[in-house]
Amino acid sequence: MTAKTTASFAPGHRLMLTFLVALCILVACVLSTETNMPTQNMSNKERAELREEARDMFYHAYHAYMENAYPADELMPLSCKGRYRGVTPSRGDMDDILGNFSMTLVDTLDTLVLLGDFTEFEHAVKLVIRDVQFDSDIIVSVFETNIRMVGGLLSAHILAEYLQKHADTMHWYKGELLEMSRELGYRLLPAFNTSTGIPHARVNLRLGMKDPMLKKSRETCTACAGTILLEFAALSRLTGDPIFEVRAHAAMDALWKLRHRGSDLMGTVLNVHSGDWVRRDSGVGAGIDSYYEYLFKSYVLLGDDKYLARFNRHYNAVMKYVSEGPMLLDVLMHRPHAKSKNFMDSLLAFWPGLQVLSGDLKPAVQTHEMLYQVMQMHTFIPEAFTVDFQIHWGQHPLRPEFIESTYFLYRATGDHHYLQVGKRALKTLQQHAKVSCGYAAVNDVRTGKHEDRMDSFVLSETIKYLFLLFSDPQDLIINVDEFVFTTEAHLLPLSIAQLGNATFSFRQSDEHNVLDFMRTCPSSNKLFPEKVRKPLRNFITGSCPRTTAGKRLSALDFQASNADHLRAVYDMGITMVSVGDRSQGKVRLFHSFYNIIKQYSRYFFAFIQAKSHEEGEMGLQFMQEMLELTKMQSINQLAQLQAVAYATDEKAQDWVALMAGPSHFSPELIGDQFVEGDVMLAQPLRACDETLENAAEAKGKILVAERGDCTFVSKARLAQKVGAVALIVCDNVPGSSGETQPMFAMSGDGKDDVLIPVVFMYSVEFGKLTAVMQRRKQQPLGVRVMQMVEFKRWQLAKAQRQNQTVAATQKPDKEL
Ligand code: DMJ
Repeated sequence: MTAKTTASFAPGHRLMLTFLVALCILVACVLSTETNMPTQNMSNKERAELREEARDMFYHAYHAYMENAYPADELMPLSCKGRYRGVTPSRGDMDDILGNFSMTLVDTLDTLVLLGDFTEFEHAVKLVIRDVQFDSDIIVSVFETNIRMVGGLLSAHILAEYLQKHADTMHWYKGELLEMSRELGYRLLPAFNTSTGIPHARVNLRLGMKDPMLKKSRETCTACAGTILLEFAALSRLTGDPIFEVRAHAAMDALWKLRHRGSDLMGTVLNVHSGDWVRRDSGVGAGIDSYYEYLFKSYVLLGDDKYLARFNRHYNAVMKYVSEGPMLLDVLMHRPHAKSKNFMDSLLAFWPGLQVLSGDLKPAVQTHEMLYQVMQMHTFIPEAFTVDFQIHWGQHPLRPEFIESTYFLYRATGDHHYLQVGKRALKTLQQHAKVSCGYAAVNDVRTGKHEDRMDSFVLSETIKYLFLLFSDPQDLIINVDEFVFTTEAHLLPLSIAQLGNATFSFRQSDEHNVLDFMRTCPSSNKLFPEKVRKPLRNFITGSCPRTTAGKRLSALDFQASNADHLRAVYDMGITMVSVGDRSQGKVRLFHSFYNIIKQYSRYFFAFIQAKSHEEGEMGLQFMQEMLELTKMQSINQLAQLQAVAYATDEKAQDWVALMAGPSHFSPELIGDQFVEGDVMLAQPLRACDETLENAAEAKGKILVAERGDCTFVSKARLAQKVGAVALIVCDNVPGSSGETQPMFAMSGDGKDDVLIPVVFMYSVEFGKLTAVMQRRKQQPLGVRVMQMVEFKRWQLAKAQRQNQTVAATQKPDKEL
């Protein structure tokens, strides 16, 4: 069956598409002239088998949900039942995605069409029309409800009409899904009543913003507010009611005004009333990701050049400040030369896919290759991993982003490497996530332990992109090139631009600069993905590429154990001298445009020039970066490190401190501030329920809760509710320790309602604390939570006082 929708494009739109086509032809030409292809080609037979395996995966998960969970929002694959808001024990703010509106089914409808299963699609659409309603007294996330529910309903509506026309089926359908999405859109609109026009993060489906719980609402994330336009524009253009598109454009305009005028970067959390930034970290992952995606895709879908111009401004800034070789590291929007985190999150894996769409293939290949190696190293890409690719947060909820990028890279390059990557991702899911009742999220990639959670995006994105990767265009009922994939992989047709909205003319603005866009892809004509990937292949395992004059080795990438790096710094005129005990590995760096090659005597050195003047300059920059890094690391580590201190004797003379990490959402203990109290374990230990069994005894105590099952901040809120004066969250990974792993700060959700200090302890340190608690069974253990630096200062002052006293008692009568 052939199926074509006609698409017409605005001028800028057409230019971009022409460019993409040219790029694809170009890449295809390069591919055909290249003879040395190390990636094994995949036979058509194997590809078809994998496509069918992806289809089976879909049905395994879909039937598990439909038979055991529907009409719930999600399937809980371990307990094999549905997750209902207000019924299933709460996971805190994480549950704001749930609205008791059968989210997994709505999110999955369009995948059924892609699979060619029109019968089940028709059945599912009937169920949704019959069962799903929105008039509930439930607070939901505006962003999630929009991308999963509004997007799911719209895409299913479009495909239902499409099937009526092209598959002679569903003639009974009269636009009911569109009406439902309109109703849901109206229920989200009260969130947009802010002085800036930037929507609140949450809204009550029935009461709008009148819910007393939302009275204090003021913070949202950039991605939350900036991922509305595709769905709302489609909603307006399909229903004829401009209000949705008007509100979404206004939110995008307001966000654009908040960019840092110097760096062109955005922060991650902001105040919707004042427009002030609350968190100024700027990257491409959590909190910001799909804002960039929607700028670009709004241009593709609506043809409005201003979105392309805005995207390009941000894109250039990201490539200048955030991108470090294949890595993407957060900086501060107002101080973009300073890295603000030493870890990356898995959400940024969508970025290479977006780069492919925007035509910047080379960095897309590089970042994807880096992520592939992280995946191979840890089986799945962990939620967060450090710059040296260690696990920072080991959870993996079967996210789609890496597979999404793999799909777009395959479509752009035709390189079978991406089929092999997809195969590995698919087999890994089968081996490590498949359970008898669906697919279960991985709680920690180190242990492989499962979690009772299958997010709706597993069906709507993860498996959908796998199926698409192994499908040929002729296998599909629709021509996907005529659609834009939303951030939740819902399909919106490019023909929507034809249903133009008179409110928005595609005028040229001062932001308009399509040439910038062309400049983002200067070297595409020399590209060949394998050549780009090859030097990165051992990126993680140690042998980094030899730095050439073209690309400087940055201090961030430098590894002293890497021979190529050593040679590169030598060429830059840097001499490394071991200091102190060699086993400590301490090294001092000296830079000169001339390099010391031999010390002939105490006073006489021989010099050679750094390899070139250019490399001498690079050396200078490297040294500056190294200095900044060292300063930043030691200041950050010291200032942020928390202490859980307790006395080792009855008279509280001697104290020891165990190291702990801070949190982003609780008050900082500064200087000589500390919180004191007896330690008490929460019952149940995970502290994810509405209250605690031992809530009555918690008042004035320092509560301990174990990591897992719900967010850090929801544990903190519970601790605060029961009257605890502080909370210690202990790790749930056996053997973890601050001695061997970098300490990190627990993230919150942007709100600042937690007023008690909250610290994190790895398992080994917590084991020491519990050992002391057990030894003192009869007596509660009193501890102080404070800054580690202050603890050290306190101990030092005490030692000095003692020394003075000793000195005073030993002082002879007469000075000699
Ligand atoms: C999805 O809901 C969407 O892809 C969103 O943009 C980011 N988070 C999840 C998948 O990880």
